[in-house]
Amino acid sequence: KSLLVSLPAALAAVALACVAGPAAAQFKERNIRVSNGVSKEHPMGNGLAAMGACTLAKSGGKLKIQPYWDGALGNDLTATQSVRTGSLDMVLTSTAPLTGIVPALGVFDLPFLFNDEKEADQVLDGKSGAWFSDKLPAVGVINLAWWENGFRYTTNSRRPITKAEDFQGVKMRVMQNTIFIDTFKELGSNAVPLAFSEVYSALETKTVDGQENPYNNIENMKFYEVQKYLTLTKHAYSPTLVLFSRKIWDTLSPAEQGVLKECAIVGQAEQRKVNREKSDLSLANLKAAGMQVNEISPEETTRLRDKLKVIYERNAASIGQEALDLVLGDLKRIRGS
Ligand code: TK8
Repeated sequence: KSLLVSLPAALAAVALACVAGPAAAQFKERNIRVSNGVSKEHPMGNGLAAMGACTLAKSGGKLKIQPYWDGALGNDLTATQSVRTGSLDMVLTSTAPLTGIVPALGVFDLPFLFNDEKEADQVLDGKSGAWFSDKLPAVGVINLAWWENGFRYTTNSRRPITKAEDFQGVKMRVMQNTIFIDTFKELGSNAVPLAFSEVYSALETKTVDGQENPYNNIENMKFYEVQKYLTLTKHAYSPTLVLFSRKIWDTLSPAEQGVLKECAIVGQAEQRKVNREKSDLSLANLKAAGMQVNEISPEETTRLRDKLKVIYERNAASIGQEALDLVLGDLKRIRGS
């Protein structure tokens, strides 16, 4: 009888010892290198600082986040390739340059998809966002969270853009993405795909006349030095993926994986908050830096939206019906329409 009583207790004690184990056994000294295309003053820096403080606190100081800036470790696409091979731990990248690897991500490049950040958060943090994240381990990356690049606005050095026709003949740098190329060609501009790190010099040498990005990026990259006109088109919303190398992920302990996931969400809250707070400040700074800023009238925005509806039809096949139905279905539900 006594043996019967003591056996389970003994097993429990052994099990507990295995699970609890000294914290050190669950965490190794690690320096997680993270590639960014923007510079450290960008709100991505706030997100990574919050994430890093969290990983240090939860790993007994062993799990460090080490950001690299200004595309030092490659642009969105090449840094993501390094992450896929396991030669780089992590990258913060827009979804757009990755549609050659995961075509379904192209849904986020459709013009005027989201109306505001609230819609974007509900879609990305809900089952749709999970559906996209679940597709990524198959291509060698783990998406730890959805952070925010943001709504995109148009700058150029030639003329104020006040209506669709004003895009005619303007050489516009776009991200390396077929849907952005299609969108700006449809508007009559000459769409030139370039990596983010090449944009400033392309604008400065007039290789291209214009580009489009969130205010934070326009300020962070000092595009205002080589762009006179800013038009508040708000024509697309870019999510940011927080991609971790699956090859490296698979070598981590469950505790390390858990802390990285938990702290990426801590970073998400901070990064989205600062990104949105700084967005209005960036617009004010762009005006103060001398950019000539103009709105697009609601009527003209409606004309733009109608003109660009064809982009949805023309790119449905490459995106895939399931991705389209998921996101558009979410938006219908959110809008109650
Ligand atoms: C930064 C890029 C940038 C994007 C672009 O790595 O390329 O214009 O908006 O934010 O992802």
